[in-house]
Amino acid sequence: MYTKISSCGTDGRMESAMTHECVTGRREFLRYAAGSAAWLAASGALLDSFAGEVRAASLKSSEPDLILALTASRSETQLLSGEPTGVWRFSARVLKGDGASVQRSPGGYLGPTLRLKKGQRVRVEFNNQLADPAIVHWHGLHLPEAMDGHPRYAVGPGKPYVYEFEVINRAGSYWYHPHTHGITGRQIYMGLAGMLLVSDEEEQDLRLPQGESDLPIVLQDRTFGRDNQLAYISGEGNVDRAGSGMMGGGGMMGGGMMSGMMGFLGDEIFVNGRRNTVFPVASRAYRLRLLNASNSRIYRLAWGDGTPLTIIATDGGLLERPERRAAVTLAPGERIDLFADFSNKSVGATLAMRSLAFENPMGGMMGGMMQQGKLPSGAAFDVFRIRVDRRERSSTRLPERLAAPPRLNEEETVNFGSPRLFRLTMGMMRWGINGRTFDMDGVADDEIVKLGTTEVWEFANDASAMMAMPHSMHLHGAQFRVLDRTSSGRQTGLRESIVDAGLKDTVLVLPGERVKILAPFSRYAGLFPYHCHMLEHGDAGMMRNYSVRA
Ligand SMILES: [Cu+2]
Repeated sequence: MYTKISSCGTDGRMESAMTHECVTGRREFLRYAAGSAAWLAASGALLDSFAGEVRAASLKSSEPDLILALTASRSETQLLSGEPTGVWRFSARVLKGDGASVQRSPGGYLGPTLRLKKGQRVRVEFNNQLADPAIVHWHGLHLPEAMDGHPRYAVGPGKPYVYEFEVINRAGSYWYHPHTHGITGRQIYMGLAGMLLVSDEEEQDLRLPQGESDLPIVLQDRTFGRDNQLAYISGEGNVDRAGSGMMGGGGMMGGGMMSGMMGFLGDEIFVNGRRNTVFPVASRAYRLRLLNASNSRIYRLAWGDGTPLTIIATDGGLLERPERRAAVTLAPGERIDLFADFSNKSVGATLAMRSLAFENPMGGMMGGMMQQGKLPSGAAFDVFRIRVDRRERSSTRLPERLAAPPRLNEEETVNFGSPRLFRLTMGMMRWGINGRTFDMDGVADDEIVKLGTTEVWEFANDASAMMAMPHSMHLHGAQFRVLDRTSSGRQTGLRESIVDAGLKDTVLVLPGERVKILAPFSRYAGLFPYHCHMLEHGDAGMMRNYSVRA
């Protein structure tokens, strides 16, 4: 699993259960540091992993405000009628601090929603009770490398990993999921995901809907095989129906191989880990926090009655002002918060959230293949329903001005005229970035950025007609702004619904598009992944490291 094992000491260093070889001194030190209340994040410690050093600027040794125990384990749950379904799921418990920090997700298979506060010092004692290695990534949070869930920190079955960090992000809808090398897609698919909501004072002052009227809504698609068991792309564990999502088990190549290359699409939609999800609501205003935690499916969301969507936040938190759109494209990994006012609806009224039809953005052979399966890419379907089941008087109003996201100015970039170019590539039937695939500890010369600078990056999806696919590009370690989106490709319906506003950590790049982002690399040096969040693409190699160096 680990690509580089070095410096095996004779001083009783721990052995990795996976490799039965010594782990590096660096990794061991980081684990030790993590477990010893060394406040790497709080103190602004600089982790320069490339040099194999840890420089802790000023370690603050104080107790965390919140201590959580988080476990990933195999479980069973009743998803369909008949046989229960084997799933892998997160469970969490508060060991110290606010008991409301962990909110169970009723029914389904998802992990609990974690509610954190900006400025909070958090310790998470992760315990891997799976049969595979695992590590948890806090998607969207800005953290030191050792706390971010890079795949090289994966721990074997039965092993712990202790995270300690300060929440420095703005209020927003983030999430957590495994980031294990090569098997992230399978681990998330089997149920390992949950939302992570951060609040702050700026948000509190707005008096947005809270408590029961603040709803996490996690969108996924799933396929079931024999005995109600989840089916993924190749046989292992509960996975028993190869390639069903894409090829119906037939076709010119093995279904598993095709799904692995194209991205897995499930036969039916699961919301918050449940099928045919209906949210009972009161006749008042709600905040709906939508997360696309699907492996590879893109949604084009719209209210079934044609009411425009009112968008109040994207990946990195609240927008300056609400935006109204007829439809919103949501790619894997992305989040969008909606303000939805049901106060003029009568008890008994229902409203569907739809995914509208879109022209498949892939042309040629690939486009044809994506049209297969029970719920092909671009099909129209209901995602979930709202049902008003009680009257409630409430005076919640949507402010016209929401928040002040940090300004990311073009003048502050170090390379405005010559963006750092990342071509999204396919070679030897493998996805890559600039023709390279993932290398666990490796970083190329053109993937090194300077700590404290802001750069323009350009993702170029200049795919040939045959291999044109959308990609959902995610950066660890930075919240960026989308500067520019140019297209030489076809208009697909998806493009018009893309919302690039606000701070982002994940951005959809359609075939034929070039997307420029402006990304600040602040606070933490270290090695961070950037990759496609269409999980089969990422697992197949469409992931690289970039190194932030002091
Ligand atoms: Cu991709």
